[in-house]
Amino acid sequence: MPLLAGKLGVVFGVANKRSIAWTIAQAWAREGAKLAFTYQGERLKENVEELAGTFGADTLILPCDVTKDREIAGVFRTVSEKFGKLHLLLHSVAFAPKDALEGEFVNTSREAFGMAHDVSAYSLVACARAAEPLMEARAGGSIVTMTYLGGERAVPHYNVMGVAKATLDSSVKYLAWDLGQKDIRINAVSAGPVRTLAARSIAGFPTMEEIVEQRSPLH
Ligand code: NAD
Ligand code: 0WE
Repeated sequence: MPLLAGKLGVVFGVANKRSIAWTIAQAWAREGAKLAFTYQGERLKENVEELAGTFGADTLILPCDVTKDREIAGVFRTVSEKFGKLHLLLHSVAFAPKDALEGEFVNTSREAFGMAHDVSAYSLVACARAAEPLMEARAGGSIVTMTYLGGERAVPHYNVMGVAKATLDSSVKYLAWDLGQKDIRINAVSAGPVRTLAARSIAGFPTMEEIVEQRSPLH
């Protein structure tokens, strides 16, 4: 029996085939889950349609810029209409303005600080709140987000994204306290460096990959 037979899920954060969200979605689908997908904007619509379409022409694919309350509400309204309930939510979304990941953290602007936290941390709270009524008591639910070591320790150049990940990590703990009584689990997975769209443009990324390959237990 596949692990997720009969489970219904929604996936935030697919941009292309290299996205961590896409790898996780494929694993969830392989285990029998039926998934809906969101995409950030028109620019990514075709990509996501092409990838998610491999799960069937009737796959639910919806626009969602997570900084827009109305778009988040729209996603969960449609998921409610089409699925009626929800068991799984993947939040694999982060953004900070590029210049904030290049210079010194001390120079982070108010705008960049706000943007990084809005997209990368608050959006989890907003999604969890919208998902909660669809995740039925006893049936239970599971919410997964993606974090990084840079939220716990100062990693060169990760800068304001590290501070946003610390906020995300803490939000997971407070959300777990609220949602636990409704049989909803929430966890953050801390990935090592993965060469995705969000990582490709980072200076020094190949060096980081090399070091992690040498030092991590599974190389
Ligand atoms: P990615 O670029 O494939 O995914 C990032 C996603 O965030 C994209 O799909 C993008 O559309 C989405 N996004 C950005 N702003 C958004 C907005 N306003 N509204 C909706 N969506 C928005 O890169 P990835 O590496 O797969 O990143 C996914 C998650 O994994 C992020 O939270 C990232 O911090 C985390 N992570 C990545 C690595 C790594 O090395 N790549 C390591 C640890 C954690
Ligand atoms: O969370 C991330 C990347 C997040 C990210 C990446 C970008 C690049 C393009 C957020 N916003 C943007 N904005 C852009 O304009 N990772 C964990 C991958 C990553 O990013 C780093 C890393 C690692 C690892 C940045 C500096 C140092 C290490």
